[in-house]
Amino acid sequence: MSKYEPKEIETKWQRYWEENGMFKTAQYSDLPKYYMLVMFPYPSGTLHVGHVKNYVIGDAVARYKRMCGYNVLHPFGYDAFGLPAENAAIERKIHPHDWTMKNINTIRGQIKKLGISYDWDREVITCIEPYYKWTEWVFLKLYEAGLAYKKKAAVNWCPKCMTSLANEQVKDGRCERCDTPVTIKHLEQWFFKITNYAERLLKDLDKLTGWPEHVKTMQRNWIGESKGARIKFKVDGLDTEIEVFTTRPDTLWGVTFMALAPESPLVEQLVLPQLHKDLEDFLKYVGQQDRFKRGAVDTEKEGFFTGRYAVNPVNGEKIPIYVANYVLMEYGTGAVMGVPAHDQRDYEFAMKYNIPIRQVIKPLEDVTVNKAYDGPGVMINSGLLSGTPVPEGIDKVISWLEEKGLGKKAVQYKLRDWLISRQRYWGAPIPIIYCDHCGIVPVPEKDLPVRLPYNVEFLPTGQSPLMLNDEFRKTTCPKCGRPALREADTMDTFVDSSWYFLRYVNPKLDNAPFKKEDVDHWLPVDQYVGGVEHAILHLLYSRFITKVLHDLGYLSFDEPFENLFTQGMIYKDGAKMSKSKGNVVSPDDMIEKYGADTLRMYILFMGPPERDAEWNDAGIEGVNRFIRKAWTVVDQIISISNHDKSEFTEKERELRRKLHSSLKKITQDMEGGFKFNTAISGLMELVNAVSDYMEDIPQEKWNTEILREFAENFLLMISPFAPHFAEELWHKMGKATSIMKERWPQYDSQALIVQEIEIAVQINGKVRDRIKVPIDANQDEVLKLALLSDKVKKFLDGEPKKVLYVQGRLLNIVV
Ligand code: ANZ
Ligand code: ZN
Repeated sequence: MSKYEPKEIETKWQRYWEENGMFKTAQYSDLPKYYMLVMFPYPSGTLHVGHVKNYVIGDAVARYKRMCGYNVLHPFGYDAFGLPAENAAIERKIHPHDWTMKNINTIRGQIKKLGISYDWDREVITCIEPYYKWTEWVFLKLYEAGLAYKKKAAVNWCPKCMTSLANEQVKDGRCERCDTPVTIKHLEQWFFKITNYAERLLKDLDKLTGWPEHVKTMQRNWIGESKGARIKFKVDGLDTEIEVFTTRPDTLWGVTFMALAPESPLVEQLVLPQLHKDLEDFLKYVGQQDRFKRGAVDTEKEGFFTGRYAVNPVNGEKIPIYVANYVLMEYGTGAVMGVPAHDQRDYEFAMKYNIPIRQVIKPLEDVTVNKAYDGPGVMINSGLLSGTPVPEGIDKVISWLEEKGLGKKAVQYKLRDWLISRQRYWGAPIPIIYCDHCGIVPVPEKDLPVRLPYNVEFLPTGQSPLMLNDEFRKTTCPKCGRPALREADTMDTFVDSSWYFLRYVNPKLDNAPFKKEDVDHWLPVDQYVGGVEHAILHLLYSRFITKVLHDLGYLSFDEPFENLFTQGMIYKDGAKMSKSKGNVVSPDDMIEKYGADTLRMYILFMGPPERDAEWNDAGIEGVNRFIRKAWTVVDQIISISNHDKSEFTEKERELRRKLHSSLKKITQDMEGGFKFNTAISGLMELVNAVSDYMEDIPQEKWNTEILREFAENFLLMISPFAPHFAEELWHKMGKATSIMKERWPQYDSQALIVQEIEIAVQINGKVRDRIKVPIDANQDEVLKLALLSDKVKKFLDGEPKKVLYVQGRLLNIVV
């Protein structure tokens, strides 16, 4: 008998796995492929148990799938550029490169101590040249395709991080990274034209049947499709038109004013000269309003009359043109047709400025009208179209507008182009050169990578640190050879992570980012596991870049991730773990105390893995007790010699039934979507049953055949969760090869039969046979068994007309 010494066996097997290349994935194999991907971490510190959950889930799946006969690709890497690492380095007065590399070494060590089965030969680090060279390549491909462009725009600016941010990186008006309220700056920035893909990104969500519904809903809402029309209004007395986007062209007869966004270039052009001074005051006032609240329903509506009128194309009416705070420049055309009777914001605006309210939709039932009515109804006061029901009326109005050349059907998306310029040091350089003679010149592919210099004054100032680095900036134009300057902004880290899953396939290739045939073989990813915080950001960007590379002929698939699982967080003391709150649980401490197998099992046992769960010291103690008990039970079984026993007692049959019903149920839990917690409680129950049996019966009477069968199957089943434990005992059982080479066990359905009773089978009222059936079998099951009997078959010709089973007594068949 031996003692369970996790520290000893864990180092022993980790060394064995490494020395024997057990985690390496063959690029091609006779086995079907399975790509198991976890979201790679920012190496901005060390890992806590909350991070580890992701990797433990991934490893359980990877190890299980290997046992099911798949060639599994299970890689790991680091999202190593970007604000998190850079800010942390600055705080510690270390160079971001040194800080990042130091963390990567620590994290790699932490993960190896957990026994996660990554193919370390495929490790990817986004901040080193062999990787970011190809991030620059991705930029060039988008540029060549007309999907990367530079423009001056009002952009989100984080005053703390001192950089611009993409829309996706602003949450409720705050910086996604540091929670500082975001302001607006007018800057020349690089954008990726993700809006060109809005429709496909939306439509293809329907193909992603392996994604959680809530993630798809978040993406749908973010893309935000609205169907409607664009309509042109002439400005009275000027040769100018105002175009609006509306989802309700059917309300055109009810327009009583126009409203422009304060930022609209039309404002300047339209306002009467004598109102110019007042306009400036108004614009200044609105400029101070929170841009993210301006469009909200409950924000006070404010406007300024330009002194001009527009002409309603349907009835020639002159309607006043206002500038209004609730109209946003970024959406539609930056102009709105005001229909106070049917749009609540317009209603409030009209009430405030005494603008007429004209009802043009009659509700199906009478409703009290002290607010806008936006439900279904019938068009009224709408000329020839009066009487048309709505929503059908919308299409009629659009056709009418198109006929008259006044407007056209339009689809509008909330999605904006992806702003990728960052005024920070720690990122991949944007491979662009500015030449006075040739303008914007992309760096030729053969000159990649544009190296990020190490010696840079990188503290954020609001200006790109590379701007002041002459050695980096000054270059010659690749086209004309004259002196030129490099772009000094770096790329958003989300560009790095938008293609890393492709690089794992060919991590060391140096003449291309990946090989087409290889990525076509391995992708789409079969299972992706990660945090729901990336529901929009990383997952949307990755889908976009995949589609672009697909369209450019580099990939044969156009969705990167077939199945997605979002794991819940681990809380401690009711809060998300963070250093500043001092509630971090370190995996290293837990491994030291209990061993990696206990930690892995506890993380999976905490509850359904998709849910948040609270860390509980008593909980990990309990799992540790279970592992020790299981060790003792299996170890005892291994140590006794075989004694043959041909007849099984009822108790033994029952024990064997428990083993195979557990096997059946645990297999279902593994197949049926991440039910690791119930799989583990199944293992616990099984160990208890076996241990009870061993206690009840004197050792010399133990049925060693069943106990060995149990030990073998139990070790196989626990191996995805507690691999070191399983390997050690497997080895002690006398097995020559690693348990990683074994197949997942199959249950024996014969063993599941509970207890049999004899029943009579009657055909047309005469007893023809007596058969044995499980005591709890139902009519269909009993009939199936009866049809196996030759005696029964003899009297049956054709389909039975009527069947009746009297539970436990007789089966009556009428033919
Ligand atoms: C007239 C109208 C009548 C409207 C009516 C609605 C109801 P979603 O669904 O979000 O796409 N709109 C258009 N551009 C805008 C902008 N830049 N800033 C603020 N509001 C804008 O909303 C589309 C509706 O939002 C459009 O349809 C327009 O108001 C307004 F009974 O036009 B509607
Ligand atoms: Zn910030």
